[in-house]
Amino acid sequence: MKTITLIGAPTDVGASVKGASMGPDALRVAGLAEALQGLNLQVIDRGNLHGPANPWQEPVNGLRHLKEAIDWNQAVYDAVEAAFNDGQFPMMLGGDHCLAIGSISAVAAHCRRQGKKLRVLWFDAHADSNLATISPTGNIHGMPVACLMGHGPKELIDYAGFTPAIQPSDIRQIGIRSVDEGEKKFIHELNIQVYDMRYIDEYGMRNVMSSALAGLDANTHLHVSFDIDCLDPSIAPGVGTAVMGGPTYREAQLCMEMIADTGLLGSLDVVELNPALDVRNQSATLAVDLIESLFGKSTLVRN
Ligand code: 6HN
Ligand code: MN
Ligand code: MN
Ligand code: MN
Repeated sequence: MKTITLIGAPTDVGASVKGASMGPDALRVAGLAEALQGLNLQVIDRGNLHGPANPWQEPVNGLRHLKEAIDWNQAVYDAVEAAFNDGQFPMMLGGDHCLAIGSISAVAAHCRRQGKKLRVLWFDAHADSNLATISPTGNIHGMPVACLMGHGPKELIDYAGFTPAIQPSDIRQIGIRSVDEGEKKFIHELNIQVYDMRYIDEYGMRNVMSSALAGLDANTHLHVSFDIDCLDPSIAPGVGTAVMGGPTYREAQLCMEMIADTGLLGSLDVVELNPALDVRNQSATLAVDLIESLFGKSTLVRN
């Protein structure tokens, strides 16, 4: 197994409330590195990246903190790319979800260099497919999917040197239950595959994950972008934009276990953890528990 590089990106410039900047350290306190080492994985913690402070300003032309978001994503892009160049597995610890722009742009560039197919699994309560023109808030953590598909300010969409960084057919969204009016149209027009909560209720998580993982082969790089607010807030209260009615603990475990079974996971974002809103670090502890499953921890020896 590869060495896992932990890349802390302590910022909340893209979020609607402050506090996600403390996410990386909360995951460390919850024992992330030790948990991975317990699975016989090598871990290098590169510490936290540096970037601009959160100026806490109003949106300008529909975008809040654009300059700061550009700088943070450049730092993330460079760090994720460096990890790939060293042959390591990058695990980006957010930070708010705007950071997935830099992270997944670097993943897309890596796939292009390696001639690999890309599949992104986007676990989230939200669609994160807003544009400056349709966003009700201007918060850039609500826009990374659109940016990755080439819809956004030039400097936020072109880290990899090609746009769009990914195609709509590369991504599967899971757990979605809060979609803004403009986003509905965008998702429909781009034909993005969304397994919303109603779909999960009707078909069950096993079928959802089988479908989301369909078509992978040995030449596929699997990236998971894990927004902690995907989980039901009763088990993960430490998030800035909680929406009731998310996956249960068991459903989340099954997702992680089915991904682990593919053996194709190549990179991971863990984002939107907000320790200021958490209860005794329980959401961070839960995240670490789920990440263990994602890296193959299972109750019994299977297959
Ligand atoms: N997240 N759709 C809302 C907005 O402001 O655009 C919420 C976005 C939340 C983003 O949780 O990563
Ligand atoms: Mn998100
Ligand atoms: Mn979200
Ligand atoms: Mn790879």
